[in-house]
Amino acid sequence: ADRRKLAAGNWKMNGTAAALSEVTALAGSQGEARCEILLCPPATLVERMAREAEGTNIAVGGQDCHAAESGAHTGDISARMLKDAGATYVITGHSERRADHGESDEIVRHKTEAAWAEGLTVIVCVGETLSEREASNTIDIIKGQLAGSIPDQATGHNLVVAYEPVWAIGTGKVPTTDQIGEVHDVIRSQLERRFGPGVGRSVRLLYGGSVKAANAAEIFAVENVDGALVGGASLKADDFGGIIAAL
Ligand code: G2H
Repeated sequence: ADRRKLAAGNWKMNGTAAALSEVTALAGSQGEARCEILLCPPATLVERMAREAEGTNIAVGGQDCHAAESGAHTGDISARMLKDAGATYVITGHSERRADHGESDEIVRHKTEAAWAEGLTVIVCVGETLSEREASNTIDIIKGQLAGSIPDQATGHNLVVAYEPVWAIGTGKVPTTDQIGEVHDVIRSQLERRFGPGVGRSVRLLYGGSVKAANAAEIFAVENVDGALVGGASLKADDFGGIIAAL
């Protein structure tokens, strides 16, 4: 399948208005990028970043959304609000949400459904912890998360899956290319089995966890890796630009 590569930046809880200059710088340097570029800033910056990115090849996304459209959920934001602010993507099920906010596969699935109802493309994150890997449970954990977190209505357009081994996030520890390839192959075959070969082959699979310019090329060369979900190294236009250049 001809899958368009995606370089996605997840700013996590980083960035105030001053950081918008990085968007300007990135847009200036990446006008010719062949891949799709996405930045997911904190919710407070989504609208301003979307305005900053207008007319460029940079898309803007949220880092999470609530499963409900509106209501009494203090501090939460809905998919409709993200869309209203200019987002076209949202991340669901990031391990930091699963760990810090107790999000189960079922919650992630409901959030993903809510985002689809608004027409957002969803990056659903899966990944094993170190103890799960050491107990040789990685593949079972990934299969379970995929089955539980992804709703039935997946298409090659509305879904992106990110594999983020929890032990590689922000730690500087990166799996071997064989370890990445093994999990990405499993994700691909699970998607093909559940949604059929057409949809299964068109969903983009991102690797996430300590991706930087220096290791991006070898990760992107792995079969079934269609891009990256980048945290720390997406905060600066120069660093992120180096990763985009490797795609
Ligand atoms: C993994 C990744 C981005 P980092 O969470 O989602 O973060 O690149 O900082 O490890």
